[in-house]
Amino acid sequence: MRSEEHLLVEEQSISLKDSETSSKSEYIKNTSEEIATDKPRCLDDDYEVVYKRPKTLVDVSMHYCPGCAHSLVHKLIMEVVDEMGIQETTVGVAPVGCSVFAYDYMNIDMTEAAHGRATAVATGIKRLMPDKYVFTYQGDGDLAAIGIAETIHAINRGENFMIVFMNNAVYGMTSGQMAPTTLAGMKTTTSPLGRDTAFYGEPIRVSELISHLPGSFYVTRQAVNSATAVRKAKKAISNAFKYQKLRKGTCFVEIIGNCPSNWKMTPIEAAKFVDESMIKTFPLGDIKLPKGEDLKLLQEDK
Ligand SMILES: Cc1ncc(C[n+]2csc(CCOP(=O)(O)OP(=O)(O)O)c2C)c(N)n1
Ligand code: SF4
Ligand SMILES: [Mg+2]
Repeated sequence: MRSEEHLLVEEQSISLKDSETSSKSEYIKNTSEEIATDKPRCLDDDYEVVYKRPKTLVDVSMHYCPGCAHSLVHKLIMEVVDEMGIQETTVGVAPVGCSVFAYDYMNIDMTEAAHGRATAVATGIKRLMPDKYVFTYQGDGDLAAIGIAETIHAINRGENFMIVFMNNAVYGMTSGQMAPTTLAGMKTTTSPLGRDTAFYGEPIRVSELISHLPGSFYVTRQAVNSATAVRKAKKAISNAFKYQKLRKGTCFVEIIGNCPSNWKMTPIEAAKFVDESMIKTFPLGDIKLPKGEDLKLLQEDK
């Protein structure tokens, strides 16, 4: 049912059409009658539903800033869980960081880990329940700073779970301090003159680093700053879930996450910043792909 506002718009637009319509009042009367009997167009059988909220994504307002990547990536993970029908068999591990309350939004079994320790917690879960789909969801401060040791050792052991690594180049939750992934020259609250690489070192490319570990099975870097990027990121998450069935090692999905608040940008500027700056240091694409014979096993398993 269209609202009164719509009627007002109709009313305004009719003044432009006076010459075509017999009388303004007659037009409004006819339009109102039509509206009164009309069912919403979206319920019309002729319309195909092309988008709806995944049922495993809890229907609440999220605490994230406008334009933040976390909410979008939560949705992508839940879409894959819905599509694969694995709500009952998926276990997630939430980090410390802006996404600390991820368990409030994903309607699956989830637990919280101490800062940086998500991969250690996930190791325990997956080893006790090898048939579950297990994943960690971690920021760059969590995974690449305080948790870098757990990350490298878990992947080196080839732990059979997915890591979703949200790289927004800062410690978002604690007001934007420099992270191991902060770009060269990038200003943060602890590098107000810009990251000086001679002093702080180069940003760590975690995906490239861990791709050299024999335990990593699938390593990819994606973004969510455009519709195309979002589709590719979802595909990567979907692949990583499916590859768990093969029990061949750790699947690592890095996602360049927009953090408009700490980048001091509007959401649109932040989306552009990903293309113009972030991906120069963190190029997008697959970094390590499973071998053909492994993928064949997956197809046979279907
Ligand atoms: C043991 C410990 N050290 C430090 C902190 C403070 N702290 C909370 S979140 C955070 C950084 C989070 O950054 P990141 O993982 O990149 O997540 P983001 O907020 O950017 O998504 C830090 C240092 C803490 N909570 N616990
Ligand atoms: S501070 Fe950044 S990472 Fe945290 S919720 Fe806001 S936009 Fe997202
Ligand atoms: Mg971060």
